[in-house]
Order: sequence, then C-alpha cells, then structure tokens
Amino acid sequence: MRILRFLRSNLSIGKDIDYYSKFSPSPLSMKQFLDFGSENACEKTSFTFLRQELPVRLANIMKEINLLPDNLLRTPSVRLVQSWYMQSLQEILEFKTKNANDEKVTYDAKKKIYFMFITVLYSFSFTDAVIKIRNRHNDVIPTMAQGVVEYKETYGTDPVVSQNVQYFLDRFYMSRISMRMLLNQHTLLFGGKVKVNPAHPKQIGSIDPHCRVSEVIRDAYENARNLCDRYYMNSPELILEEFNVEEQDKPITVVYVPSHLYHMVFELFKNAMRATMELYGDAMEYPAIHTQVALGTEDLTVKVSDRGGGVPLRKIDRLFTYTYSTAPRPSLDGSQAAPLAGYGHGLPISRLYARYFQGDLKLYSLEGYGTDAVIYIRALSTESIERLPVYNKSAWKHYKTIHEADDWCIPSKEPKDMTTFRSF
Ligand code: P4A
Repeated sequence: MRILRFLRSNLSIGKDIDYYSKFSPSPLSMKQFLDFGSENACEKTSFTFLRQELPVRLANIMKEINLLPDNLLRTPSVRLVQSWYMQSLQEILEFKTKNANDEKVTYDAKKKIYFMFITVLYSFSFTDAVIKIRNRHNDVIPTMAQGVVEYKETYGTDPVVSQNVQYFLDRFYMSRISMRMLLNQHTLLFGGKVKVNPAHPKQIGSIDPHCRVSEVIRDAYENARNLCDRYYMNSPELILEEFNVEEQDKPITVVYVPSHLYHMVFELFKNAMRATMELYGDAMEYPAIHTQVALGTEDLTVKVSDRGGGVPLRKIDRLFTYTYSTAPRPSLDGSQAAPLAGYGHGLPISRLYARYFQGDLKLYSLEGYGTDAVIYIRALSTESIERLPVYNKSAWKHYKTIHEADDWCIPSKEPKDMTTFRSF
C-alpha cells in the first residue's frame, strides 16, 4: 500500500508540478474574499476554486524551490520543506472534481484502501484535508531559516547566493502567506456548522470589513510591552494619534486582515522598544513611541516613531536580508530569554504582509536620533488585491543569470598618493 502510494507519487508528481506550474495563480481581491463568505456562496464553489488554485500556487513555487543553489537544496531542512510541499500537492490532487457535491467530498485514496482491504469506511472531508495541510506547514519559516543557517555554516556567505536566497524567500514566503489565507478562509467559513466565528462575529473568516486600526495597534503595543517589561524591567509609553481626513470624528477603519496588521505592528513595536531600551539603558525614563494613523483617499498609513538612536542608511537593507539576520534558532528551554529578538525574519516577513494586499513597509532612520517605520495599506478594498509571484521565464532568469560586475564604480577609500593623478 505504502509502496504503491510511493510509486504513484514519484512517477507522477513531477508531471503534476509541470502541469500546474503552467497556469498563473489567480489573485483575489478583498471583495472576492468577502463574496466567498456571503450567504449565497457555498462550500462547493470554494472547493472547486481551491482544487485548481492550490495546486497552481504550490506547483509555481515548487518550480522555484528546484532552482535554489544545489548546496542549499540538499540541506536536510530544505529537503524537509520540499517533502511537505509534495505531500500537500498529492493530497489535494486526490480529491476529484467530478465527485464534488454540496456535502462532504470523499478522500479518494482512502476510499481505494477501503475497497482493497474491506476495512472500516474511513473518509475525510476536503475541509479536514485543508486543516491537515495547513498544520503540516506550520513550521516552514523556522525550518527554512535553519536551512539558511546550515548553508552558511558550511559554505559561508556568497553575495550571489545571498541575492538568490533573498529573491526566493520573498517569493516563497509571499506564496505561503497567500496559501494560508486561502486555507484559513475555507476552514473558517466552512469548517464549522455556521460561518460565524464566535471569537470575531463580525469577521468574514479572517477579514474584518470594519477593522479598527487603532484597536489592533494598542493590542500589539500591550503585548510587545509585556515582553519588553519582562526583559528590560521597563518599557516606553505609547502615544497614539489618528488623522481621519474625510470623517474627522470617526475611528479609522479598513477592510483588512487584523492578524496581518497585528503581525506587522507587533514587530515594529518590538524593534522600537529594543532600540529605545538599549540606547537609554537604566535611565528609568524613556522617550515614548509615537504612533500616527492617517487615512487618505488612497492610503491608510501607520507610522511608528521611536527615539532609539536609529540605524545608518548603509545598514537599513540588512534588516530586511534573510541571510544577514539569520542567527541560529534561539534555544527553547528559556535559559537565554531574549524575548525581543526572534531569529531575524520578522521585518522581511512583515513587509511581505504589507505588500500582500498591495501595500508596503519602509524604514526611515535618522541616525543618532531614532527610526520611523511606516506601513502603507490600501484604503480602498477594491485596490486590495493579492500580490502573487508567478513562475515564468523572467523568474527563471533571476536564478540562472550569471551575475556580472556592477555598473557603478566601487568607491575607493582614499587615494594613497594624490601625485598619481598629476599626469591627468
Ligand atoms: N536602532 N533603531 C532600530 C534598531 C536600532 C530600529 C534595531 C539599533 C536594530 C535591530 C533590531 C531592532 C532594532 C527601530 C525600529 C525599527 C527597526 C529598527 O522598526 O528603532 O532587531 C532586528
């Protein structure tokens, strides 16, 4: 049985990946996500969409995994992640579209086993499979980070590999964010008996059509502050201001995924607190973190300003670099509590959350003074459309192009002897 499955999988998985990677992913808008959650949308519609779209998104990114440098691809961590992707692709493909009906969709492979061995009927619904797949991929980020550490330990850092890894991980994590969004929407809307989530009755799955931005910000601040208090025995205060240009007395709301907004501002508060606490040491009085929320006609902007001393411009890019900031996984026994430092992928992943719905996240630092971290979110839900990587020739070229010398001069430190230039 296992052998049959193994043979089937290894004979056809490559063909499945080739087949589905030829389709481009179909980005959904906020409106389309909301429509899936409306009264007249049914589980079958969602199933039919996911049965095509998940294999397409999986196959597109699996093609790119295969283009990683050999030495990275061969690390146990990357191998493990790759095996999860293959397993998940197979599990989705086992659901046949023609069997779909409004009730539960049978899990085809398990059905075969039933007929072969005449044991108890054992069938899974598509929703069960979706939950299983989501859980399988829970640890993808620390596992990939581990792969990068393993690679660095063996081969050191090579700027070309670093650039490829950066390009890949940005696309890989974006693809993962998008697939988890699809999986979550399906399980939250169709996993229970009713579509309403008791914890968040006004949300459509993970989307809040009236997400109160400042509430999420305060929540993230409080939780970051708790970590900060535990580690530094103190923490900076929060000053929060809203600028609702069109409707001045109304709290700013947006159609958004509150957990994504939380993830981003929590990360920014941790950084702001860390910089502030490290700069002021035992001063016992710390400059507050000033947060401004502005709603315009196109953008909703959140600026988190601290006076933690800032970062020189030359070092800002590093904060978003996966290979630069990857440190070995913090020990889990709690002996070296470092609650404000993760294993370093916090900022680049937060930026991906912002970009996922066509926004962005930028850092502006005033070295010697402090840092402004700015999140841009689309104010209009019609403009909030998934931003998805697609595997095509131009993506392929990014991995295969031989990197030539830069077309800008390398600044020479100081000419040793100015007399050399006299002849010019
Ligand atoms: N100054 N400013 C920041 C940091 C320093 C900063 C910093 C030393 C660097 C690394 C780090 C956390 C903080 C900030 C706000 C930001 C980002 C960086 O959003 O004050 O951990 C990765």
